[in-house]
Amino acid sequence: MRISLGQDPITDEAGPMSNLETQSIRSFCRICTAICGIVVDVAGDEVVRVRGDKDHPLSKGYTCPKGRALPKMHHHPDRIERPMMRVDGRLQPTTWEACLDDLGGRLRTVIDRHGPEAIGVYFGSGLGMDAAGYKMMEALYAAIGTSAKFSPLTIDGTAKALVSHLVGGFPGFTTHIDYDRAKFVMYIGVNPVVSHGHNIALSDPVTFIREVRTRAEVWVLDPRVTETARLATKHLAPRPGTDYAVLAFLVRELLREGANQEVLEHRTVGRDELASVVEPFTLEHAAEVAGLADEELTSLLAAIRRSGPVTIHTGTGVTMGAANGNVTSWLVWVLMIITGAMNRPGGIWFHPGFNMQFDAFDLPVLPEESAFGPGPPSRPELQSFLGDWPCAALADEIGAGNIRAFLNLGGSILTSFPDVNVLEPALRSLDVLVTTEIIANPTTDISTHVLPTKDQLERADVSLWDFLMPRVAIQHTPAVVAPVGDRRSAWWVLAEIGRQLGHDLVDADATDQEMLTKALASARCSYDEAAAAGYLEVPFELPSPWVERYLDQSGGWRLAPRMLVEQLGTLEPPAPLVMIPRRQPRKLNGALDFLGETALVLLHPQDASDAGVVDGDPVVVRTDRGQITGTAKVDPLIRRGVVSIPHGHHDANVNLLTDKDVVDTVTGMVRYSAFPITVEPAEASSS
Ligand SMILES: Nc1nc2c(c(=O)[nH]1)N[C@H]1C(S)=C(S)[C@@H](COP(=O)(O)OP(=O)(O)OC[C@H]3O[C@@H](n4cnc5c(=O)[nH]c(N)nc54)[C@H](O)[C@@H]3O)O[C@H]1N2
Ligand SMILES: Nc1nc2c(c(=O)[nH]1)N[C@H]1C(S)=C(S)[C@@H](COP(=O)(O)OP(=O)(O)OC[C@H]3O[C@@H](n4cnc5c(=O)[nH]c(N)nc54)[C@H](O)[C@@H]3O)O[C@H]1N2
Ligand code: SF4
Ligand SMILES: [Mo]
Repeated sequence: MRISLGQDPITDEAGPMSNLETQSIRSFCRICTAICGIVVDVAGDEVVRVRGDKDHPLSKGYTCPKGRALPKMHHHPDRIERPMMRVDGRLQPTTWEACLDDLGGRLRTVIDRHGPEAIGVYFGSGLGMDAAGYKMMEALYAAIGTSAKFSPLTIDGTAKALVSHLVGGFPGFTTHIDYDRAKFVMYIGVNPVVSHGHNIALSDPVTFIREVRTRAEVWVLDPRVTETARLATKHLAPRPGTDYAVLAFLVRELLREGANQEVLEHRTVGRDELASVVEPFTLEHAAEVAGLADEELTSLLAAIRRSGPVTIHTGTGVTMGAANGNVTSWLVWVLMIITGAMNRPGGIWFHPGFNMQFDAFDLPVLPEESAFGPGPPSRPELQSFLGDWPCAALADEIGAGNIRAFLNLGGSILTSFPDVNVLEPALRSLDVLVTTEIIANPTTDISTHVLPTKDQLERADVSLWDFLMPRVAIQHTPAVVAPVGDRRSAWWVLAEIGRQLGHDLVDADATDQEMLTKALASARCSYDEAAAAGYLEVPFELPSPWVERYLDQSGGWRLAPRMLVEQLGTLEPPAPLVMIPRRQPRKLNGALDFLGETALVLLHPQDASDAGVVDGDPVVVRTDRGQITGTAKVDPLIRRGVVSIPHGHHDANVNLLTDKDVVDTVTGMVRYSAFPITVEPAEASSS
């Protein structure tokens, strides 16, 4: 069975904007991974309006303020329309030919003098949703032959892939909740009402969670009473970075009573070791570590014992906790495994992929060490994880003279990478800093070459991150408007860089459609089928035979991986006052800063009064690394000792507070959550 949504012309009313010249084109939003179906009203070159596509099977007409801001993004006054290069210290518009020739010459010089290893590449989020661009980025990186690859993996969350690898034997398992049948759902360190989920994307989260609540208990663990927590059955506010203690307590008690014995015996290894590792996490100990009341933990345990399989979705509140995040993510899997949730109705399903088909072959069971390799030479304590070098190492690699040219392909790296105090001067010292972008920002300002690529409304596209979709499906969109100025397809730009370096990555006369056809070479449908359908879905079964086949081969889930057991022994309690991250509804990481979100620093009334901070006043937040000034919002809904600050603001950049040296040495993930800070009123710090 296939469900599809044709891309016929749309005949419904375009609303008040409608006039004879307005065309309505069905597309999908690629601002975030929820990829909602949208209808874009276009009048000539003008993008008039974006609204939800009511016929879309997943998003059913829903859009958020970010998606509806696509016209503003497209018409932004600072949009980049021409290639630019630095001449006499100033960025100046130029032609593609001159820009690529100059860039090619400089990159060849770097390679001739220092070898291909002197080129670093960042696989930025801005090209992550450009399917053909992303594929060409992979091809260019491989052709250059450098090991210096960076991606959002090590600034977003390595914990999920690590645990999939160590517990599952393969890093690519993506867990999804069987929401239609689940009876117990837990959100830990994730705020889907604002973020639409971490990795896994939910459209229309408020309606969705309300519906789930009619069938299931929904528990939220978050130091703040979040927008999601307000919809939950129950909310617990552990101290940041201590979720592992709550989970270890639950595992300890369920192993005594309530675990699924059938699964434990036939589908797991390491039961005894797990039991001994969680043994210290008695009610008293766990409550003390997490700073929760005994009754909160016992009522959670009782609710789980009533419900059976536990399904859990975690987010950056967990994964940004470095080693704590690894241990928490491990125990999350363990809890789901021992309650019999894995690959069972009402539990967790594993995405088989649409573009890559995990069910079509036998997945390899990988040895632990296969995920790791040599890391950046300037940071001997770090290794590579799944082929990535830690973003935290970039400044040192540049400082050591190892990286001399950096290809920033779709990143707002001055807001997303840690420790901008040292990163910015390092980036400025590079021979070459290339950025592909659509709107000027501080990162483009310091680049030597700025390459404008088509924005999402200007390109045909397919959904590439199929594993993150709540269905086994694909989406397609045609281009909605013609590219402005000299903007070119990202794949073309990257192929031209390759050509400058002597690599023939694509035919000279290739088209966007041909590139997308190639991108779907091993997918469940052809590009033409995807284009004709717009949205195309295939059913999946629970239990999925391919997962059971895999478990037969692997011997079962590994409940107590050595690396994680070791890390559990190293965890320390959080400092008295720590900072945690938070996403904002009208912003996406470093982008969409023109929608008016400001860096509101949320802090508990008691912490505010201890520090002499007043609601609405400027507040200085400080760490050993640096300081920022935001606006205080005194908020009783946040736990005492915790300060929530959003990232991605150029004027109050939390990455002036983060530390390139505070890194999980197993995966290279930098600590972005639960690190110590101080706060004080701005006038106190200036006097
Ligand atoms: N301290 C701290 N740091 C963080 C985080 C945090 O919570 N705290 N969050 C982290 C997370 S989860 C992530 S994923 C990373 C993300 O970090 P990055 O990968 O740097 O992503 P963004 O900040 O989203 O920047 C994407 C850029 O791409 C541009 N762009 C948008 N569309 C297009 C397009 O079609 N083509 C091109 N060429 N460019 C486009 C945008 O204008 C924007 O400047 O940041 C991380 N950094
Ligand atoms: N509107 C919007 N949507 C986005 C983004 C955006 O910038 N804006 N970014 C996108 C990206 S790149 C990503 S990765 C996802 C991230 O999506 P999420 O992971 O949902 O990110 P947040 O909304 O910041 O939610 C993290 C939550 O973790 C909590 N938290 C912090 N520390 C801890 C802890 O130690 N324990 C527990 N239990 N909770 C903790 C915080 O209070 C916060 O509520 O969002 C995506 N969607
Ligand atoms: S949730 Fe918002 S930003 Fe994300 S895809 Fe949907 S409309 Fe776009
Ligand atoms: Mo992210």
